[in-house]
Amino acid sequence: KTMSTVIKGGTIVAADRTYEADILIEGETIAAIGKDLKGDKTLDAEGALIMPGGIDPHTHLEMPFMGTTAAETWESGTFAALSGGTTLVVDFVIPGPDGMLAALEDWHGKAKRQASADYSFHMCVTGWSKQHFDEMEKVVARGINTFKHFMAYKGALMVNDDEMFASFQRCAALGALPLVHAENGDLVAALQQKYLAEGLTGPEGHAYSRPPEVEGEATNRAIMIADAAGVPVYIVHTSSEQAHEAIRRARQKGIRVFGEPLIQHLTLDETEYFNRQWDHAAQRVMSPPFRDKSHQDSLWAGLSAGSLQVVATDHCAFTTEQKRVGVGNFTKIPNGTGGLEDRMPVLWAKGVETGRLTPNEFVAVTSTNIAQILNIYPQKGAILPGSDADMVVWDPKLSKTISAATQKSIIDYNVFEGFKVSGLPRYTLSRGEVVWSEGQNSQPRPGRGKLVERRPFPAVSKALSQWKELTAPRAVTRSAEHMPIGV
Ligand code: DUC
Ligand code: ZN
Ligand code: ZN
Ligand code: ZN
Repeated sequence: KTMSTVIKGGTIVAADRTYEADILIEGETIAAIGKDLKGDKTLDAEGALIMPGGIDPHTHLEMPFMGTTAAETWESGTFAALSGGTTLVVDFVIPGPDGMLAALEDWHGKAKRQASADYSFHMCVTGWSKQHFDEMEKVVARGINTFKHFMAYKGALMVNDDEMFASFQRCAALGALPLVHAENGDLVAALQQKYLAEGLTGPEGHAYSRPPEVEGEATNRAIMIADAAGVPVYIVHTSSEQAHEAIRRARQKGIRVFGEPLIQHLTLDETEYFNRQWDHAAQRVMSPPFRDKSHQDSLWAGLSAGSLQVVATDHCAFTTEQKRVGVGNFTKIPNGTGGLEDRMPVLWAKGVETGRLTPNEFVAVTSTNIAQILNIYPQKGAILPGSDADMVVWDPKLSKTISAATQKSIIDYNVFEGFKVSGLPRYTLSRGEVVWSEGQNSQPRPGRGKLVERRPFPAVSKALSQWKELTAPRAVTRSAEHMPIGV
């Protein structure tokens, strides 16, 4: 007989309702929800809220990027996630010269050995050829139903409009969802060169070279291209009113588009770059950059109004040492910040405790909505009989001050340093196992995490079920010497 556990005395907070009940877990899944349930073991949830485990759909653990590799490992990153209530991370696979499947094996190998939380993958499309076309189908067969496109990082990861349009049509034919990093890469490259030429070499140049217009234009373009391809689209790290406006407008017209603000953009602003120590500013260099307060208000409004659906982190964490490669040239500072363990506590403190979000909306934007968007609901993102027993027993009375000195992340700083949060996990459960327990601080077994496969949606069009060359040969060749940013 498998071990059973009852979570007793708590209030279940789901995206759609709040109610009091016990939860019976048998093995890895939820067996029953009701009154006076009995099991071999009991977990005390008195005074606590029980919510679906968080899903962070946007991480870059150990990602090779801009000449270095993100320092957060699968082991430290997934432990950090669990300690903050997140039980599933979805990480971006970037194909190298050997293509998508080889890269997927590489990512999967690292995750399999080290991850203590469950994980899943998005595949990046960084060019367009028959090989890309063919591999996409195999990637879908391996349980990946999302493909990410970079409109920025010119000369490196960036795809042009014709390539993106072809890939979007391929997604439509495969029942996959395209994701987009929406910044106009040509404008970013031009602005970077302009500011460097003017002698502006510090980290604030990063913010100046990626203004909100650059994001708004690309967001609108991505949405229109997706609409032309007849496929829904998901915009990652939506950081500005301009991008949010493009999403709102499209949704109002019935276009299926999703927007994902990051916890960093919701709570940190551009003053982090100005009149600061070089290290402080560089540690906060990520793309898109932090914005002014008016953009934050727009993102919060979008979450409560429903025009933005998901809060993620884009966790892509580099040490201060790694950031210093960009001393004297901001375009060389590796782009990325952390937030995996702080996303839920910071969103609770700055969102729920301020009255901007209800607890149910908190569950929707940290877990349930993205589970639906990724086609893994109700295995994940729900507290229902049959669902995986991924839950956080959330104690609104537990509090702490966020600090690099006490974090699980192995990075030497924390962009939320000094934030006071109340609302923290008393317990985190991953497939029925207590993997985090407040006060105990012990690390779950690396390698216990499992791959979550995601089935495709029904195809929305047959547009690109057969290979077709792009209409004209490429006008621009990508030569390494013109790369403003090297991968
Ligand atoms: N932005 C970052 O800051 N880091 C990783 C990739 C990205 O788009
Ligand atoms: Zn594998
Ligand atoms: Zn991005
Ligand atoms: Zn990212």
